[in-house]
Amino acid sequence: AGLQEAKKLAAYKAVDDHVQDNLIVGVGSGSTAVLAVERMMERVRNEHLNIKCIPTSFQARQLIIQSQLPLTNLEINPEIDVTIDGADEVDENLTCIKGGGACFLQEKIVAYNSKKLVIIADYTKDSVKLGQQWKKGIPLEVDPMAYYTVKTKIEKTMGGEAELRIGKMKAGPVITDGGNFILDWKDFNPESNWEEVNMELLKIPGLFETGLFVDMAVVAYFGMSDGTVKVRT
Ligand code: DER
Repeated sequence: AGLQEAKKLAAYKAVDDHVQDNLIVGVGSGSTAVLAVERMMERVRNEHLNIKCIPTSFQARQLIIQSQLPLTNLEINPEIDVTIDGADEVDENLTCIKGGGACFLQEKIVAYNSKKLVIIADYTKDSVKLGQQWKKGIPLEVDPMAYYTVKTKIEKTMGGEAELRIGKMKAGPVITDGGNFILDWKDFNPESNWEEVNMELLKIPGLFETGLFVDMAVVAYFGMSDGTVKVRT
């Protein structure tokens, strides 16, 4: 199976395993999450499932609306039953790097308020240690006025390089749904204690959130190139 098919296999199996009637479902961001919404839409139509969806980004919100799935939010439904979301890399302990799509601040809020976080990905995200396959760094959401001080603080005290994420079809930096900048922190120590590193980063004023999801995912579904789905708990 190619990448797209591998993503689809993981997304469909995760939805079939975890999405049932009368659930509040957190909808992830990125290309794999699109396939999970596709399967949810199919099952709502065929099985008349009664689910309400909470978006993890502007993209996810558009997807829910376009798929005519019922839309809700954290004020109306503060307790989410399951969130299904993608990742850029998952290690052997289910620690994830997320944020390739720059949506990880809302993704982490939704994941935190969910009883279960279910990760869906293709085989290129399936690693033993973070950094093995994903080379674009750990995304950090920062206040625009502080990106340079946060950058230098990290590089001086924690090593590596924290690069301001520049837009492709936009001159200047990527702006997140929340109006902030992103730093991608590269060349980190792959043997790090991610719980400690995450806490260390979050102490820096002006750094709002990291793309490190530690002790959050309870299961990951990897679509493999041989057409099978590897499930890691
Ligand atoms: O930005 C994110 O956290 C997305 O979930 C991303 O990491 C996964 O995107 P993909 O499913 O398009 O690979």
